[in-house]
Amino acid sequence: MKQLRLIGAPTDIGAGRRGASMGPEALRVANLQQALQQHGLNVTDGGDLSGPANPQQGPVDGFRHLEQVVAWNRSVHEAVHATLQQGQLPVLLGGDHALAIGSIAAVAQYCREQGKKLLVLWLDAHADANTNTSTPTGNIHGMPVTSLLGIGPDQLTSIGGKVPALQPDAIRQIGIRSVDREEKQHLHELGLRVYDMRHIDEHGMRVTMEQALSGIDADTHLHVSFDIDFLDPAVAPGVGTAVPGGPTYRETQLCMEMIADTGRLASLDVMELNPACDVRNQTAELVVELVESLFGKSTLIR
Ligand code: 4U7
Ligand code: MN
Ligand code: MN
Ligand code: MN
Repeated sequence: MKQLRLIGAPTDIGAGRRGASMGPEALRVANLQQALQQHGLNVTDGGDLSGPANPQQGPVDGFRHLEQVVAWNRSVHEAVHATLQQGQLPVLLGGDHALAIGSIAAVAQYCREQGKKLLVLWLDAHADANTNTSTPTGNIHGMPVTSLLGIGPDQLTSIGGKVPALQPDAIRQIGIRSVDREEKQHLHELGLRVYDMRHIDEHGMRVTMEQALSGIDADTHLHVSFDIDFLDPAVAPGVGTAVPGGPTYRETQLCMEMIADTGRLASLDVMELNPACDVRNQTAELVVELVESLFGKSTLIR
């Protein structure tokens, strides 16, 4: 079995609300490492990365904290790439979702080096496909998908070397229910595969996941970028940008179990957990359970 490496990225530099910087510690308090080890996984905690503090400034040219977001992403990129090169499976503990730029750029670079196919599953209430002109907020955690697809300033798009890091057909979005007006146009122009909540309502999580996971083979590196606000806020209040109407506890368990069943999960981001919004760390505890399922814990009698 693969060795997992936890990489903490304690920052909220790309978010509008502060607090995601406490995410890695909340997951440790909820015993993430121990829970995974109980299933026989080999898990190292690599500790926290460091980077610039949050200056809490307003947007400049449509970006808040661009320079600091770039610095954090460089550090995430380096840590994730080194982890993959050492044959370990990186689990990035966010931190806000802007850090998926560095994480996925590193995974894409590694896949090019290894001649592997990459498939990214983007579990999120939001499409995260804004640019500095379409964003209503300037918050870069709403822009990682566009950045990875090569749209945006060089400092963000070229972190993994090649621009774009990803082709649109390498990413499938699930759980989406909040998209800004101009952002929607980007999704159509880019031809992104979006399994939004309407799709999950109509077809159910099982069929949705069968579709989202189709085409995976022995050569596929599967990356999951899990924004905790994917979940319905009734069960997961500990996020900064909650949107009602998300997948339930059971639907999310099924989603995780079906990903585990592919046997191809090779890197993971756990992003946007905000302990300042949580109730007695319940969201962190729920996330630990879901990550256990992602790595193959089954509660079924079979
Ligand atoms: B997250 C938003 F306007 N679209 O761009 C924006 F609604 O990483 C939210 O998915 C982005 O949590 C949410 O600021 C980013 C907003
Ligand atoms: Mn997100
Ligand atoms: Mn989100
Ligand atoms: Mn968020």
